[in-house]
Amino acid sequence: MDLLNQLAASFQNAFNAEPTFVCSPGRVNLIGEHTDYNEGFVLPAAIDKAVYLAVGPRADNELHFIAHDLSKTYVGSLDTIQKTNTWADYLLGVIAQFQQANHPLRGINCVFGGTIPMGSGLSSSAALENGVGFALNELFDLGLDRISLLKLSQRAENEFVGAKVGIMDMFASMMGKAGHVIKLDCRSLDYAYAPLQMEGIRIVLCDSRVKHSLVTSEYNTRRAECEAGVRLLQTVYPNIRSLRDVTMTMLDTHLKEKEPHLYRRCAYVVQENQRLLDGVAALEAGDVATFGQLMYGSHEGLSRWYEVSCPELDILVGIARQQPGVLGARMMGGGFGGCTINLVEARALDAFANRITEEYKRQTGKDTYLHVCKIQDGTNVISL
Ligand code: GAF
Repeated sequence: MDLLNQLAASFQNAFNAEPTFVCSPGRVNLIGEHTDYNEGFVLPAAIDKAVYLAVGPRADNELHFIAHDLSKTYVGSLDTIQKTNTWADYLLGVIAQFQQANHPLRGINCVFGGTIPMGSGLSSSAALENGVGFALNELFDLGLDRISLLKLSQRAENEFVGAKVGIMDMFASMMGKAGHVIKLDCRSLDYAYAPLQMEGIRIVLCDSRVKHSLVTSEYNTRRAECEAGVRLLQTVYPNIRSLRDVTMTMLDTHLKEKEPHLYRRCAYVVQENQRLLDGVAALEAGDVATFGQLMYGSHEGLSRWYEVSCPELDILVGIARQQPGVLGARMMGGGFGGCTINLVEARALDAFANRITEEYKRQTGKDTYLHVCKIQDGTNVISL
């Protein structure tokens, strides 16, 4: 039985009713990492790995959740929502945000499961949060638009879960469009869809199988370091608001000598924003080779200057870099584990898969897991 049928059966069994289904995808990001919370640019897309939710409204205020993949349940009430430090927080956090915004709710039943490996840097948490918000909006006819929904997801993650993430993951999962990447300005939330014109090239994810945790990792520290850099620069340039407004000359003049540690963090972000702009221009010109080189530059910066990589991710990128038919590779997402993203010529795909599987095992003792991505639409109601 496929996953949707299993969720339907579990829902029917637990709640004796027919559910509504929501599909909420994970995301990739081609380039522009750790730029979103610095009001910079990102280039993500929704993918064919998703969280699926079977949901239904209740007549009372109770909340009944079943995490299918974990075989775990949660039962609570709308009237006493409290942090649990478990998976349930991703649902509870969103519900709490709807309450704070005074959107009228009743209880819900929800069975969910999915195909996004947890902790793989493909945004399973943002997908789940978006899925819950989308479901509440549908079930209680709240009339919220997608942007409002994804902002509620981000607030849930920031305030309830406690990870000070930017807007990229929620945006990509909610706003994704099949066959397109999203060029998103994280300051204004202006965005444009660009068709992914990479004839004969595949987007391949290689999972390091190192589990990351944004909350316990140094993600929040990196964010604080960027903000500290901005505060120092503001004493000289009162008009800057974020690293988006900062140039390398400003950093070289005012931070390099005085705060070498903060300098490296901030310089990475300033350079990554520029790499994204150069990358978008390269893609528009059909120059995937240049785009690939920018990806390697992004990885170097993330690994050496921003220090959010890990030995396994560096090994995956190192192997990819030496393999014929690979145009670019880099770690993706928050870091400290998860996946690399690779642009691989279709005709070189099998050789790449064999080589990286073997060599990664040899160097780390671990198995990698490869996924060739399709770019899909964002969060939506689906039928069985
Ligand atoms: C994680 C966060 F959730 C995003 O907001 C983003 O900062 C990303 O790390 C790094 O680019 O996925």
